[in-house]
Amino acid sequence: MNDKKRCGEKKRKTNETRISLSICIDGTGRSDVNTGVGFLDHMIQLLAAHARFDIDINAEGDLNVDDHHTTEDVGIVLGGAFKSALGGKSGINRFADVSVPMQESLVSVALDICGRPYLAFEVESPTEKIGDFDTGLIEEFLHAFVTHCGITLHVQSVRGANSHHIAEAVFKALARALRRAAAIDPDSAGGVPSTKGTL
Ligand SMILES: [Mn+2]
Repeated sequence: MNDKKRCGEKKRKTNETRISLSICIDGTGRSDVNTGVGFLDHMIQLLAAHARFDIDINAEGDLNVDDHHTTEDVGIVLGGAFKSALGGKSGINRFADVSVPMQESLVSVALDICGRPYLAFEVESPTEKIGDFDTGLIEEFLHAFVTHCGITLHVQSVRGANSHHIAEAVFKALARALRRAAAIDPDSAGGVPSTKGTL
């Protein structure tokens, strides 16, 4: 198995946002995240740390409108950069499912790095806001991410009472599932884990 680090980078420039982002899958969990949306920074820092991905993001968005465009577009760019870092997906585990508790909250995530985007999101947030952050944007972010990296993702909250705890459990479970699914399967002979021969 070659030990070249799997990294990808993407830029996006529209009338609404300007984003540059890099990600290394075979990293240490280091991150430098500046999106202008505090809670989103916090979630992506958790994602990097628990996935052991190195992530650098600089984003400037039309926050005078609200956090929507910036949050969604960061999802788009992170998805695109992750897809390019995965490259041909040779020898990866492809599937993973993880449950993560965060005090009273429990969230389970199952995903397939299959090239087909799909999101099933069954997570109720008890409040509309976490600080200034609109909890409805978590689903928007994940939808943009899976659409641009081509993964099938199921997220389900089993229980939870605090919106901050639930959101942390979502991102930690996603991080650990991505880490496992993107990791190289020691038993694979380096081929693509699909009978189709491609993902
Ligand atoms: Mn927190």
